[in-house]
This record gives sequence, C-alpha cells and structure tokens, in this order.
Amino acid sequence: MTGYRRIATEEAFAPPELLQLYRGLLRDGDGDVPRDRGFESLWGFYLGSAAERPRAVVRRLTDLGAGRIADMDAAGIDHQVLALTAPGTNVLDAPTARTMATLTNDMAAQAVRDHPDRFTALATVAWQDALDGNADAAVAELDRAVRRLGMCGVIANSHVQGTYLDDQRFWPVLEAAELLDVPVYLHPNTPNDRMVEPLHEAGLDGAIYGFAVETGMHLLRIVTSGVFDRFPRLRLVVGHLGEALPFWLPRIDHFHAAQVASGRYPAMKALQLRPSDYLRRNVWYTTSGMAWQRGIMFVREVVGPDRVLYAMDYPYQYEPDEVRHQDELPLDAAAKREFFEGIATRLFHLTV
Ligand code: VNL
Ligand code: MN
Repeated sequence: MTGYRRIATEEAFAPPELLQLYRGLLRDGDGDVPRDRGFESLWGFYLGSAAERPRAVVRRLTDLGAGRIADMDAAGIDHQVLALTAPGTNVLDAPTARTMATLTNDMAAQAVRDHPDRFTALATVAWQDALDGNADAAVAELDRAVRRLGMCGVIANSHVQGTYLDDQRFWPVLEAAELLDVPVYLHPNTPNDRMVEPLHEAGLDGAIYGFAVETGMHLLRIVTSGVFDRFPRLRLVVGHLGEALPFWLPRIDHFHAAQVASGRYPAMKALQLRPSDYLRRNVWYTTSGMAWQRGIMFVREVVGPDRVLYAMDYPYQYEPDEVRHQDELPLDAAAKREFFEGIATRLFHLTV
C-alpha cells in the first residue's frame, strides 16, 4: 500500500545470559574491569526498576520471536536489522566477552534462520580482544559471523572501557570490516567513567543527551585520527541523525584546519580531506530516536539524501506514531522508498 517496505536498522536485542552477567556486574563488579558508573546508571535502572517502561524494554529485548514480530506488525515494520544492545560485551573481561559474542551471534543467526524475511543481524565481536593484542580472535569471529552466519555488518557499542576505535589496536577489526565489505554500526554507550559525572549528576548521561555527547565525540575521534585515510572504503553507520555532528560541519572543518596549521595538538594530524568530506563519503545516518521531519530534511541536505535512512531504536523507542510521521516526510514516492528500503538494502547488502 505504501509502495515500500519499512526496514528498521538500529533494533536492539539481548540474550538473557548477557543480562544475567549484567546483574552480577551490578551486584559484585568485576575485578578485571574498571568501574563504569554510566553502565551502573543505565543497567541498574533497566534491571532494577519496577516501573512499566523498563520492564517492557527488558522483556522485548530478549524476545526474538512472536512478541517482537507482533510489535513490528503493529507498527508497520517489515524488517529489522538486529544488533546487540549497548554496551553489549564491552563491559566484560576479554574471555567472557568472547564467549558471549559467540553465543550472541549464534542466537541472532537462529532468529534470522527462523524468520529470514523479518530479520537480519549485525555481528558482535569482543573488541577488547584487540586491546589485549588478540585482534585475530575478534577478526575470526567477525569472519565467521559474516561468511558463515550471513551477518550484514558489525555493531560497535562505542567505547570499550574508555578506549575508542581511533586506537590503532582496534584497526585490524576495521580492516576486516572493510575487506568483508560490511559496515560498522557505531552505537551509543553511556559516557566513559572519566566523563560521566557532570552528565550523571544532572540526569543527562543516557539517551536524553549523554549518548550523543559520547558517540558524536567517538565518531569525530575516528575521523580526525585518520581511520578513513587508512581504510578509504570502510563504511560507518551512526544513529540519531549523526549524534548532532551534521549540524557542526563548518565549525569542525574550520578549526580542524586551523589546529593542524598551528601544530597545536600532536594528536591532530593533517588529513587527505576535510573532516566533513569523510562524513559525506564514509558515514551513513539513521533516524533512530529522531522522528523529526525538519531534522531529517536538514541532515539529508548537508550529508546527502543517499546516506540518510530509517531506524526506529526498538525497543527503547517503540513509538508507532513516529513511523507514521516519517511516512509523511515531504519526499516523492521514489525518495521515500529509498529512505525506508533502498539505502538499507544496498548499505547492508540485504537479499530479502
Ligand atoms: C536507550 C535508548 C538505551 C536507545 C539504548 O541502548 C538505546 C535508553 C542501551 O532509552 O536508555 O539504544
Ligand atoms: Mn539504539
């Protein structure tokens, strides 16, 4: 009836086994992993609150079957690109993270096999393996997930215990994503323990704003570190209309050039292109949690309409009215089909 299928591209799930590990972390901590007050704030809430929304979110996260499909049908979502919810395995010690990544990929692959028309999935890897000099293990799991399980990208739930993907120890995984031709979805995490305090004390550490502060900064660190000069065909996907970066393009370019010219920071090197050029060449932008026509039209205008695509942010922002709002974007039928279906199909190489 609409002339397009709605493909939602930032849709979260969680194995019950991972939530059980989170409960243990919240209770006892993990001697091998530094404290993370953002994690405690986020998952202390979702796993501890008796209020209705957090309980519904946790129930929906663990459902990769009939309940989720009923929600999709009720909202008009034809297909979900599934990803392990944040912070995923990033808060675990490396051996536990590796075990959980394998379990998560197997679980998602089963859901895709059961409902190939409704689900595809992003791979999960234990990014901290790369920090321990064991990037090969993360690369091997990515390879298995993509080539054996048919996954269409890899989720990066942002910082790994305070380190970011500009750290060259992670680059073998980025190189593998480039070679496998699958995008890396850079999803928010709570701000790391060194930056969370002033946000947390005001109630701003989560999806309301802290995620965007943390993840916008992460994306910018990736750009300014030269990742895309080294891996020019690497593709990144970011939610929430780009975590505000599209609004900042001129100022970022201006001060990047000025700081490089003056040699102000050793970490800020000359790049082959302007920062905004990478944000228009290597990055795609989903509308997760940002069902706002004027914002969507602005981002299309400044980064290009061919890299702005639909996402819901299920189950955290399960708002069927927001689907309708995006159905009514001031776009012609062909452009709307691209927005809901075409761009996602090519970006993730979807076959259904
Ligand atoms: C929230 C929203 C959390 C979107 C998310 O991941 C997310 C939240 C933990 O409202 O807390 O993807
Ligand atoms: Mn999300």
